[in-house]
Amino acid sequence: MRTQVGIIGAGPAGLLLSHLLHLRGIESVVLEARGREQIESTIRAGVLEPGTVKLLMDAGVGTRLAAEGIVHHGFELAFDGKRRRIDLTELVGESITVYAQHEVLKDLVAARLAANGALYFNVSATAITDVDTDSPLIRFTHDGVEQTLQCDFVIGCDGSQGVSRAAIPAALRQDYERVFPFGWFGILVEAPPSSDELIYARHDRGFALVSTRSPNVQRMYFQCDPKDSVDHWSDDRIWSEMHARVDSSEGHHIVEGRIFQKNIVGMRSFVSTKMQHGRLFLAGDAAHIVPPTGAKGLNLAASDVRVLASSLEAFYREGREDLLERYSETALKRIWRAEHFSYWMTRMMHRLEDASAFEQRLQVAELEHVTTSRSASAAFAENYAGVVQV
Ligand code: RFL
Ligand code: PHB
Repeated sequence: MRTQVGIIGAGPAGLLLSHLLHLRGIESVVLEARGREQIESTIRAGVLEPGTVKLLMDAGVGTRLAAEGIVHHGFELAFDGKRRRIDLTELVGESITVYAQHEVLKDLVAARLAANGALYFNVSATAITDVDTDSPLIRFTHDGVEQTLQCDFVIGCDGSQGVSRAAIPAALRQDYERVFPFGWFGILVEAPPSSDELIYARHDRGFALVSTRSPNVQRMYFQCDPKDSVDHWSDDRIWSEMHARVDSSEGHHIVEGRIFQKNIVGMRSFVSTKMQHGRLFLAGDAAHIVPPTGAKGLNLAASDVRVLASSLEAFYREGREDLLERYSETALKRIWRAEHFSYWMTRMMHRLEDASAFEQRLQVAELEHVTTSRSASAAFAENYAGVVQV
């Protein structure tokens, strides 16, 4: 098999890249290890920046997003028994849209299949070779049979556990990492929304987040030990923890409902540079991870592939290689901005492992500052909406 661009992974990065290339007349093949049903039902991210929404709309895959996405003009911060609002529209003229990642994936899979795009599920890439030639190869297995895909370029969109990153020699790579000693316990709840907007809560007992999925389904998280098990958490125990962390002394209460899914995720910050070697390029979680606090992961995957799509277009249309050569440098500016923001917000909102009473008061002092100083609120809003200049 041969194609122009071989893409490993049908997450947001791989599917969106394949679609953007199709719109530019560039052929691609997407190889995905998991099945279509699994991809379309895995619960992950929920918040889309305005730039991601525009990219999806402009690419013609935003019809359901426009109809079903919930636009939020701000979000709330709960701390010290009170609630304070960051007004994104008033501060930076922007809004975010709550629309689940698996819904974005359903829209992209439908668009690729409608265009007869080559998208193969249950196919695992096992190795990438010849990346320093003009004709790199992806080796993969399908139904136990080993096959190869020959390409002009290989794009590794295979997430944090994929094979692509390792195809860049360790001697040419620099990895930066911070693993957090806490995780998020996530629940899906059948209930009406507790609030019109997301609530990020800082409490001495730990962080909590109230998000939404639809008028009848809510998504909530609370900080936990990443090695804990969901079996240790009865519904009653979960609700008493959520109330303790989120309810305010000003009379706000979260609304309980039937919990129909529970999961625990670890948290880390990670960046691998360079994000390219020869004819191999990495995009999305394959190259960088952020803790979910700033809601940046999916948005970074989208911004990486936007850069890659226009760089590949310049190559095929005009024979230009300069944009591809600068891909890593261009993408990393935005990535490091988001890494810093996610890390900063995580450290301000979570119960830190070694936090003394003094440091806990500093977190509250910082929250007071970012919710009262207009310039500090605007900087927060700019970063959260992803419209900060880099
Ligand atoms: P993905 O989504 O992990 O997709 C990679 C795909 O590659 C496949 N794969 C392979 N295929 C073929 N051969 C191989 N050898 C392969 N190895 C792997 C995998 O099966 C998979 O389908 O990476 P991508 O495309 O880079 O997208 C990244 C995002 O998924 C991720 O950053 C976000 O989900 C992060 N995230 C959030 N991001 C946001 O922007 N806003 C949010 O609100 C937000 N909330 C979250 C999140 C992530 C979370 N978790 C689970 C860590 C909330 C949570 C709880
Ligand atoms: C979500 O709705 O899943 C969500 C929202 C905001 C975040 C992380 C996750 O920061």
